[in-house]
Amino acid sequence: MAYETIITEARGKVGLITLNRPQALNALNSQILAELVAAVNGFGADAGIGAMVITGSEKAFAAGADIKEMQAISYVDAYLQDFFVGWEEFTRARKPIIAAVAGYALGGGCELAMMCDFIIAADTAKFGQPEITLGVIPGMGGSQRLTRFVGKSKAMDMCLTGRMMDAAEAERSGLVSRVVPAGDLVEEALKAAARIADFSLPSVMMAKEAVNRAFETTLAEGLRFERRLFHSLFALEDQKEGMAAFAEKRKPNFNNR
Ligand code: CO8
Repeated sequence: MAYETIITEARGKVGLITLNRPQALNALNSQILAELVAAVNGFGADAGIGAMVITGSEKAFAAGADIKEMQAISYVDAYLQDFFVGWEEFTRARKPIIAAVAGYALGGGCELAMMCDFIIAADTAKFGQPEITLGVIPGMGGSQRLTRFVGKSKAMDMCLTGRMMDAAEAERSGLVSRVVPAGDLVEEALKAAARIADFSLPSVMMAKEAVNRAFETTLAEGLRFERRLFHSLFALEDQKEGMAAFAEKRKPNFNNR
């Protein structure tokens, strides 16, 4: 499929998706949403791909949902179309997705980064939920996911004042997993994704499922879920291979079975 607002490429076992609407600082409109979902589904269905990286430009990961597209929308149209419900499909991706964020990740941009499995930030990254300055509130999960990442006090601060958080504060608060120099961002994210893609895909996918379950259930249910998944992994050839390789002091050769 030919895309107009994103660039996709396979780098070994990693699917790299670059948001590419530079004239609008990668603002997220309906087209970029449709293309991003198609690309993620495409890499999801590609047996040669084990993980994905989503990145933007040096200046902006994404400066939010496209304000100019949203500006004139009426309540009834937003409701009838279930405006932006497509992002739910994005979050159903089963392979890991790393957000590699440089520059602005604002509003929907911050929310997209949080929909990924973890965020690696350049030292230039700036995160924010400035919707309040536009007379609205976050609408792609910001009030819920940001609160789970950074806690109530900081999430309230961000959503009520609309201020931005720099990369150091984002790392300190648990929003991002690591901060790297801007020039190394994409390579570092690709390296992390390649490491993941070299592991056994079923165990990687189950690890993702297990961690995500922590956001949706009680500790007791989550622990039961984890144990069931853990038990099931003993049905894999890759479990036998991984543990044999450890005992034989060699590198494992996983075949995703
Ligand atoms: N939407 C549309 N266009 C944008 C956006 C955006 N979010 N952000 C930037 N642009 C455009 C600008 O309009 C400008 O275009 P033009 O050259 O045609 O005027 C171009 O990108 C460059 O932007 P600036 O000239 O403003 O660049 P600066 O370097 O001066 O400023 C900023 C950069 C600070 C990032 C500034 O562009 C800005 O404040 N952008 C808006 C940030 C914002 O408010 N984001 C939140 C949007 S609302 C949202 O995300 C809600 C999500 C939930 C939707 C859920 C629906 C169910």
